[in-house]
Amino acid sequence: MPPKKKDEVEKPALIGRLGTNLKIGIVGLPNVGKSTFFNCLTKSQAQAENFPFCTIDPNESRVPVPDKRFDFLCETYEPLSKVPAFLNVVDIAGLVKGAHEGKGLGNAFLSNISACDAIFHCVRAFSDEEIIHVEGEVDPSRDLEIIHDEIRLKDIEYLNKHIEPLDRSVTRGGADKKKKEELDVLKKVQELLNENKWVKNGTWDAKEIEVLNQHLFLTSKPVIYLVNLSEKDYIRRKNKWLMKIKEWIDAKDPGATVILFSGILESKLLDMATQEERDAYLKNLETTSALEKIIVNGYKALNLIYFFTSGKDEVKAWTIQVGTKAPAAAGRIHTDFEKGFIMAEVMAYDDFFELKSEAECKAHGKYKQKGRDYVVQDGDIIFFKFNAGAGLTGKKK
Ligand SMILES: Nc1nc2c(ncn2[C@@H]2O[C@H](COP(=O)(O)OP(=O)(O)O)[C@@H](O)[C@H]2O)c(=O)[nH]1
Ligand SMILES: [Mg+2]
Repeated sequence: MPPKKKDEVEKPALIGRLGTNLKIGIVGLPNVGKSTFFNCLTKSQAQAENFPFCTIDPNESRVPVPDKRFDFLCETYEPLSKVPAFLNVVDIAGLVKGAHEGKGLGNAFLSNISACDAIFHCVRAFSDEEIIHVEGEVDPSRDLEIIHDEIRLKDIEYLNKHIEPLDRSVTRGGADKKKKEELDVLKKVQELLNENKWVKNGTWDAKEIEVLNQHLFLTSKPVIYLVNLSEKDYIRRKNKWLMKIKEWIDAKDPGATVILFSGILESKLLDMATQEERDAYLKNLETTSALEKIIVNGYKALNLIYFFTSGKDEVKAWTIQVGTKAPAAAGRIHTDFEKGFIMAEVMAYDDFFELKSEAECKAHGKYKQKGRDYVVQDGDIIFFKFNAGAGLTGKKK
C-alpha cells in the first residue's frame, strides 16, 4: 500500500474523488448509440444490437489518450517501451424513464454511474426507422431532460435519507458544529435539486466542497454531451434538432462541453482495414473523426493531467490530479521515490519542444531543479532524484 498522499495534494477545491484511477461512464437512453461509441473507442466487441437492454453488465475499457507531445517524445527518444496515459471508460446500460424507482435496469445502472467520476451523456439525434426509440419519436431535448431528471431524482432520494436524521439531531441540539455545517450544505443541495438543477451547477466554496465530497452526489459529476448524428449531418454540421439541444444545454447546464459525433461514421472507419483507407475516406468527405476530441475532453473532465518520464528505455505518461506536488508525483512511479525524495529535475514540455534536447534545455537554463513544494504541471518532463536508502530505513527526509 502506498502511503497516504493527502498532504501532498492541494486542498480539493474540486468536487469529486481524489485519485488517479478515475473513470468516465457513458450514460443515455437505450438505443442512442452508447455501445457503438464504446466499441469504436475501445475497438472491442461489446454488443451493439437493436435491443434496448443488450448491455447488461457494464463494460469497462482503458483507452489511450492521444497526445502530440507524447508522440514527439517517442520520436525524439525512440524508446523500447511507450506508455501513454489512459482514460477509463465504462459503457453503462441504457437508462429509462422511471429508472430512479427501479424501472428498466433501475438501480443497477445508477450504482454504475455512482462508480464513475464523470459522465459522457450520449443523446440520439439521428432518425432511423429500423432502430427502435424507447420514447417513440426522436426528440433529443426531451431525452436530455429524462436523463437529467432521473439522475436528479435519485439524488433527492439519497438526500432525503441523509438529511432527515441529521436535521433531527441538529434540532435536538445534540449536534456539533461540523454536523450543522453539513446540514447547511445538504439544505443548499436540496434547494438546488428541487429547483430542477444539478449540484454541479451550484456555487460552492472550498468548505462546502469538503462536505459534498463526503457524499459524492450523482449530480455533482462533470458532464460532456455527445450528440450522435447521421454521417451526413455530422459532415455538414447541421441537424434539425441541434438548435433545441443547444437551448436545453444553455438553460440546464450552461458552459458544458458539447461534442458532435456520428456513431455510424466512426464504426465505418473502424471497419476499414488500414489507416490510409480511413484518411482517404475522411479527406474525400472533408471531415475528421470526433474520437480524439472526445477522449481528450473526457480526460480533462476528470481533472487529471500527466507528466512524462523519458529516456531510451521508456517514454511514459504518469497520471496525476491537478495540484499534485513533486513528491507525490514521484510516488506514482515508486513509493521509495516519494519517501526518499530529494528533488525533481524538470523541463516544461514547450521548452523541450522548442530546444529539442535535454542538453539544449540545460544550456538555456530550462532544465530546472524543483523542491518538495513544486506543483507538477501538465506535460512536465521530469527526472526525480531520490535517496535510495530513505525508504528502507524509514527516515522521512
Ligand atoms: N442510423 C444510425 N444507427 C446507429 C448509430 N449509432 C448506433 N446505431 C444503431 O443503433 C442501434 C443501437 O445502438 P447501440 O450502440 O447498441 O445503442 P445503446 O443501447 O445506446 O448502447 C444499433 O443497431 C446501432 O447499429 C448512428 O449514428 N446512426
Ligand atoms: Mg448499449
